[in-house]
Formats: sequence, C-alpha cells, structure tokens
Amino acid sequence: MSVQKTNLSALNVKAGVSPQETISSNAIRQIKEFRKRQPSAQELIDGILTGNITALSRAITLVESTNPAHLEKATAVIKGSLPNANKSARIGITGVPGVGKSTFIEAFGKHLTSLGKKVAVLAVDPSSTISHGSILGDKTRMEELVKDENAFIRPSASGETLGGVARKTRETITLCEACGFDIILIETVGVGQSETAVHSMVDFFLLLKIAGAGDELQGIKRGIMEMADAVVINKADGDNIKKAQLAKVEFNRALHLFPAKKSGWTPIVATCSSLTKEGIGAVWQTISDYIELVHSNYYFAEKRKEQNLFWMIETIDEQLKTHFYTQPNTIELLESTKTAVQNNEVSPFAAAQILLDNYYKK
Ligand SMILES: Nc1nc2c(ncn2[C@@H]2O[C@H](COP(=O)(O)OP(=O)(O)OP(=O)(O)O)[C@@H](O)[C@H]2O)c(=O)[nH]1
Ligand SMILES: [Mg+2]
Repeated sequence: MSVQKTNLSALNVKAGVSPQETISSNAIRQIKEFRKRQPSAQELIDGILTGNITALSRAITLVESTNPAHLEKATAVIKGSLPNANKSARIGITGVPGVGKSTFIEAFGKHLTSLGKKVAVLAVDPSSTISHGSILGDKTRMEELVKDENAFIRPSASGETLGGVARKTRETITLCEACGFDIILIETVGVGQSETAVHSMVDFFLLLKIAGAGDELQGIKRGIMEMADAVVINKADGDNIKKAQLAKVEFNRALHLFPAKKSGWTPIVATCSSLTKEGIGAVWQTISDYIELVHSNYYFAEKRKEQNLFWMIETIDEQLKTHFYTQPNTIELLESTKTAVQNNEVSPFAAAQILLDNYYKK
C-alpha cells in the first residue's frame, strides 16, 4: 500500500466515518419545523392526532413541566387527546436491576413493530431525580428500537414523589395512545413501591426474573409475585438454559399458592432470551391470549374504570397531604408537637387533632 508522504501530517483532514444514524431523517425534519415556534394547544392536539412525534414530545414536556403556566396548556392537550386514547394494550415490565429489562424491551419492542404495531416505551422511576435517570437512560441497550420509526422511547419523568411521576406517566400514556401507539410498555425497577403504581396503570403486568443458584424464590417480594400476570425467566441461553427451566418449575409451584385472579386468568411462567430472541414471540402470544380473555369477560374495561377511580382518589389524597404539610401554620406547630408526642406529653391522636384543628382554622 502506498501512502503519500503529505498525507501523514497530523494536520491533514481525514475522510472520517459518518456518525451512526440514531433517529430517522424524517423525525429530524419534523423536530426542526416544530422548534421554530411555540405551538398552541390546538396545534399540539392536531399534531398528536395525526401521529406527529414532535408534537407528542412537546406535549409530554408540557405535562412534565413544573411551571404553573404550562399546566393549563397541558390540561387542554390532554382533554383534546382523551377521546382518541384508551385503544392500546398497556404492559408493565418489572424486575430487579440487571435482570435484562432494557434488553428485553429492545427485543420485545422490535418483535411488536415487526408485527406492524406502534410501540411506546415509558418508565416509572422516582429515584431518577437522584440518580439522574438510570432507567431507560441506557438507550444503547435499545439501539435498534431507538431507530425504529414505529417506536417511541421516553425516559422516566422526574418528580419529587412517586405520585407525581405516576401522574405524569398516566397522562403520557393518554398522549401516546392518541398519537396512535397501540402498545405501551412501562418499565419500572423491581424495588420499592413503584411497581404497585405501575400495576395500577397497566392491563398486563410482567415480572422478569433470572434463574439464580439454589433457592429460586429468595428475595422475591410476595406482593410483586401476586401482581404478576406472567413471570418470564430471562437469559435462558447458553449454560443457563437448564437452570432457567428448573426455575420455571419452581415459579410455577409458587404461583399456584396464590388465590385465583379476578381477571379469570391463570398466570403463566415462561423462559426467554432477550439476546437470542428465543421465547420472545411466545411472550407476546401469551399477552394476546390474556387480552382476548379479558375483553371477552369484560374485565379489561372494568379494570380500567377501577384504575381511573384509583388515580382520582390518589391524586386527591396526595394534594391534600401536600397542602397540609406545606402550610406555614402547620410547619410552625409541627416540630413542637412532634417533640411533645415523643416525650409522652400528648397522645399521637390528640397531637394529630391539634395540628388538624390548627390547619382548618387558618
Ligand atoms: N445472556 C444474556 N444476557 C442478557 C440477556 N438480557 C440481558 N442480558 C445482559 O444483562 C445485562 C443487564 O441488562 P439490562 O437490559 O441493562 O438490564 P436492566 O434490567 O435494564 O438493568 P437496569 O436498567 O440496571 O435496571 C446486560 O449485560 C445484558 O447484555 C439475555 O437474555 N441473555
Ligand atoms: Mg435498564
């Protein structure tokens, strides 16, 4: 190979490699058009209803905003989207860190888009305020899905409280559905209370596990197992296949100990590999079977109605609590009353009454 001497200078401009495309050129054009100005609520609604991803992203940003000026616009966009929402399947995916949630969502999401579905991936991760969004932050695990025109990936909203994050996610679901996404995947870490919140906003709840050495049931919170419509043992590949199959037997046994579900569905245990894609199609088949069942026995609609009421009450509870604890006269009295309770000078109930009376009389 002959290299000309002049080309060896460090100051020469080399041809280089063009960066890998991570989003479609179509999306880039749409983003540029939209960035030029602030669209009105009606423009956002029109954009969302015609499947415009930039309008969708903008509306989600409004919903997530803590700026009170954005609230009114966000509310109007949600209202305009609601009649076109509700037509999707909402699937919650949980599992401890490292179990392979992101890798599974990449494989599962690609499978769904290959079937012609439009997939939105959201996350509920209240810890992301502190950890700066660990969940779904690793878009490298979703390399293919990120590039897919029929997929939309949105990291967890940040928020002070789980309730706040949950509200934003619920509203984001509405916007995504109105934008034509027919499958909504909601990822959450299998620690803390966030899976309870996610369970209350999905139609199907999937628990991802990996086969561990020895006692398969160690460390599984009973509550989470009980919520699961399917337990999927991931990483069933290579040397792990046998262990995964043994784990499947164990989990099946454990699931049988739980009472029958109101949905009439018997939870299933399956194995899959998000790397080799083995078993991924079967997971979707299971979820399709579930959806068919709960449509035919009307549980699907009933559960969604229940969930709507649940979130209404949750929101009221949370707002009342916040209002109470942020009142100056509460803050003023709280510390001294706490001390009095700790010193047994006043009973907890009497102390609560003193604080509440003080709150109401202001
Ligand atoms: N062998 C094998 N490895 C897998 C499989 N799925 C995921 N992994 C690997 O497991 C590791 C963790 O995967 P992630 O997808 O990041 O796991 P996660 O549950 O999203 O983790 P957090 O985001 O930290 O909660 C990565 O190194 C993946 O390559 C699988 O099916 N088989
Ligand atoms: Mg992840």
